[in-house]
Amino acid sequence: MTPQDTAELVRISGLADVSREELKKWYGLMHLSRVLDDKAPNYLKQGLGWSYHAPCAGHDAIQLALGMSFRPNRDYLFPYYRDLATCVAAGLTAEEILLNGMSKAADVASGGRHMSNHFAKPGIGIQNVSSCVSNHAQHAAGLGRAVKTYRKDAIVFCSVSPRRIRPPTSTPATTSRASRTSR
Ligand SMILES: Cc1ncc(C[n+]2csc(CCOP(=O)(O)OP(=O)(O)O)c2C)c(N)n1
Repeated sequence: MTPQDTAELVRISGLADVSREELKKWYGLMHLSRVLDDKAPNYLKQGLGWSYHAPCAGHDAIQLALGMSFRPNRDYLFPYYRDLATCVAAGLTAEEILLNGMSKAADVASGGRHMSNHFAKPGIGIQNVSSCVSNHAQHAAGLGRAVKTYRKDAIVFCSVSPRRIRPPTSTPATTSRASRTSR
């Protein structure tokens, strides 16, 4: 990539309008998240923590954007187990991530009782979710509806694997028996 290409990329992305301090902050958050993500398997191999580890590597930039959009004590965030960088950007400290990974009593997510990589900080609005994949989408949708009904200034974020989001389909193979008979 030539310097001209880089300049063009910066222009298109709008990053030229972002201050140097802000960029450094974003980079720092992504770097911190990646360092924690890389360290986690070492704790696991040594039997010190992380009953299991699902990396966030590769999701860094999108997770940063999600976490930075979250307004602590106002919005609600329902992360999933790969959302380490999201949660670091949203307000979890490195120490809190480690306490969660090592199931310590001081863990803000669950006092060390939930599985590792279940990031939460209910005190600022990062919800503690179930281990059943995508189950929290229902809770988030319900809360989103309540926010709308009561006209609150809050955003409900819900993060699930992209593979869980499938377009609706109406092919015969997936049409339910009930809808077939009602036609
Ligand atoms: C209801 C339920 N079934 C099975 C599991 C075991 N399980 C944990 S992670 C996972 C894979 C989830 O894949 P995906 O949602 O695509 O997320 P990815 O890890 O690929 O980001 C499964 C099957 C579970 N947690 N909950």
